[in-house]
Amino acid sequence: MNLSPLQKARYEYSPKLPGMLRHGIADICVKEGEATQSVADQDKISALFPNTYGKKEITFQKGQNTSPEKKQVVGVILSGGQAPGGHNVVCGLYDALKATNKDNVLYGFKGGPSGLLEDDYIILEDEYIDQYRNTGGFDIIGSGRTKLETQEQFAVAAEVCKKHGITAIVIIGGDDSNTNAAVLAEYMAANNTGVQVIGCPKTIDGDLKNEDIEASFGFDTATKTYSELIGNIERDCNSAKKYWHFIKVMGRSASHVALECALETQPNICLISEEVAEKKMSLSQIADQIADSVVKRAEKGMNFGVVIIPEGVVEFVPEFSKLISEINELLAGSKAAEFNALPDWDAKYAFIEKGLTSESMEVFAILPQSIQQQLFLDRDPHGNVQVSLIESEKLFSALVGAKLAERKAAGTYCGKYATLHHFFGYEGRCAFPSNFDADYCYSLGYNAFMLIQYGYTGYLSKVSNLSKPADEWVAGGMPITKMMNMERRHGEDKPVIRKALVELDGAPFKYFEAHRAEWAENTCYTFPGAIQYFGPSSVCDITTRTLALEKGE
Ligand code: FBP
Repeated sequence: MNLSPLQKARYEYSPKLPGMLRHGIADICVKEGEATQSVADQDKISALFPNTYGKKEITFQKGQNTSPEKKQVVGVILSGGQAPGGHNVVCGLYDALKATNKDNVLYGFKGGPSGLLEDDYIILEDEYIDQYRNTGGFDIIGSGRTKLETQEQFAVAAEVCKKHGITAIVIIGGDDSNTNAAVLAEYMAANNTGVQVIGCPKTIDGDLKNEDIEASFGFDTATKTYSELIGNIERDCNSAKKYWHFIKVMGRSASHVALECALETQPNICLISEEVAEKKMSLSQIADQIADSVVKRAEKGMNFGVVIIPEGVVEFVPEFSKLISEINELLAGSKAAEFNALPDWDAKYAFIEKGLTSESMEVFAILPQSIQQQLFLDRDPHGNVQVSLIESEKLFSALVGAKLAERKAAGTYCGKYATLHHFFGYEGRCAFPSNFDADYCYSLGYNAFMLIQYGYTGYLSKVSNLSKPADEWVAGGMPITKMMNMERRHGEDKPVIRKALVELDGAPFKYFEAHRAEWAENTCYTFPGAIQYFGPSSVCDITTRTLALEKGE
């Protein structure tokens, strides 16, 4: 295999464990805390999880290991979108498993949860594992988006586990995958299969966090990667002084990624979807807000700037979601074929005009034609508009252009307005994990095995106190049911882990809010540069601004 120098160097990196896990397996004992309750809907959740509800929070500490001696055969699954550090979760799990008993076995189910259902696996061993230490990506076993959620699937999973003598499954995934891990744990317990299920919190989106889970892994590296790129663009923009850059960043519905990048780079504008929803902002109001910055900067001779746009923002604009649901309705059933048979865009436009309410038509009419057409082209298998595919960076730059044209016509000086567009998402999902993610992920995996060895099921591997140096991190586990509440999903009430959106009264947003007026008008860019893997800890081991602000630092 051809290796880059960094790859070789990263193989040698020893991830840092929390101090309490550094004593060696024989000296790790459990301290049980209080029994837990779900964050809401306790009666319903406890009724749905009779075998796994109400268990105690646990932490590990130094002391005689009292776990039963038992050969463990563990299966691991990577679920959903890639996030830097996934390989280290598998490596940490493997190392703890082998350090406990060299006869223990780790199965890696391939291609995500479907690997378990299809009994498609690889047995992980030293030589193979060593090629993936401290590297980005999920290619060690692959990932997938099959959901493990039906009783039939659980029965198949139980059969596969029985066939291989599997004693525990570790699911590395986001809020949905960990919700499903809790349901699977309950199924395995209710059916006396003897299979434990442990989850690990993954997602670059940063939306799997709560009072117990301080951060999902991958968020640190992905946001550092995007922030490096945004900082570079800011510097280019401040050098050439001729473009407004509109940059969309991944993150699904939540704006944690956009907000963290803004805190790292101090762009002129960053939209926050949760604020757009709270203030019920219209497209026009958002465009005006950006246009105000363009005009103010133009007055100072600065015809350039940077705007960060969270991936999900259009879904949060009330008039836009109304438009989307009307379009979905307009093309439901056989009407899609009727629409597609129309000869040209003019005929299609007339069809649309006839089918939409006047309010939605007003919104539709102000969209650039490319976006209008996109709304009718990119549809999911159910025929619905795929909101995440909408090029919102182009949408907002065009809407701002229209606003500036109006203002110019009314006599306002608007300077020059030339735009460029970017979308940063996949660039950050498989980066070499930062030291933080390498350490955090290895610890999550190592810790997951300790939970298995001590017989816990339905728990999320929990490592906390993350804004401090790794030796002060606290390792333990939290029953997943503690993080659950009932929500309406696809027309049914379901027990789910609550998705964390940006809190408008939280410290990260408050900091941004206090500074954004200055950033909008002046050039306050900061340049985070590339992730540093070697060098002083003050440069290499720092985590996100979001975490630091949340911790009051
Ligand atoms: P997860 O929620 O599975 O962690 O994935 C996150 C994410 O990267 C989102 O930010 C993005 O919207 C989505 O995955 C893209 O999905 P895909 O990889 O299927 O294109």
